[in-house]
Amino acid sequence: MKRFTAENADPGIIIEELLYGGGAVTISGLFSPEDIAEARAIVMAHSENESEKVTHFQGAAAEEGKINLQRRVWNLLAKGEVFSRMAAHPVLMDILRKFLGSEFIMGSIAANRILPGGPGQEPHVDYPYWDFHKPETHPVGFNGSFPMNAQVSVILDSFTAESGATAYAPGSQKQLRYPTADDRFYDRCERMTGEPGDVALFYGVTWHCAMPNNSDHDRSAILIQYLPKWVKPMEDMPAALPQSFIDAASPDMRQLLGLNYPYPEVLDAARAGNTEGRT
Ligand SMILES: O=C(O)CCC(=O)C(=O)O
Ligand SMILES: [Fe+2]
Repeated sequence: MKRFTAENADPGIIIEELLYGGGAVTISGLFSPEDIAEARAIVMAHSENESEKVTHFQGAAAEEGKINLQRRVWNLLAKGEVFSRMAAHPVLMDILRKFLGSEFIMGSIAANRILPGGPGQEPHVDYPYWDFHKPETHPVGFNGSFPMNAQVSVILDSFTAESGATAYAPGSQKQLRYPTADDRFYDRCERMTGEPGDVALFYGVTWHCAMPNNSDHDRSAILIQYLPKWVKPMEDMPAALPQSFIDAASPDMRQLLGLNYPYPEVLDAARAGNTEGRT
């Protein structure tokens, strides 16, 4: 996996790698140890007990009775200001504007914590491709030649092969497909290893999954989903946030929340006049 720093994270080179190379890169040096410690403390506090939250790609863990060893924390924007700074980091915004279009949005920001002994996921692709195991529910000819997703994982604990660093199949993003057992994912996968504060950035068409945590420490990351402005986001973030958050949101945060793109709208009730077109 190609590794970049805050100083040399060239958007053109990274986008080339996401679309036509391995499909994933890391960027280090975007966040201070204090920010990471704060984010981690909030995630741990909100996932202390086992109260179950919705999760994805964990069918096997549910069957094995291990689902309580992986925990999600949703609606992070409401749980700490540090998460707004993560989501709208200028280095990420710059790359993502060029990758997903300048008016791109955020579809989800959540933590994935896997406790020691906790389970991995099934190899998959991410939203909005995530149910591509039913390809007939998507348009004919649908493919991954242009991106409708970018994923950021902000690593909060050491991500090693032992602790369950995200596995991915380099190059698998070149053809949009949901992996099957015949693809021998576990034989060909590499791992998104990193230290706390590192960011893994990948194109969600790349086959990937969280892996079992065989270490003696927790393994948490902040998972952020970014989408072009016209893709229906996975989380209804404005509905989950207090009005005071929306009122105080920066221009970048308003964009990420989808507030700059008004559709669907009741056009019968909209202000009269021409609103679209070159002139
Ligand atoms: O936590 C991870 O390593 C990856 C999680 C993931 O891919 C997902 O939940 O879609
Ligand atoms: Fe995923």
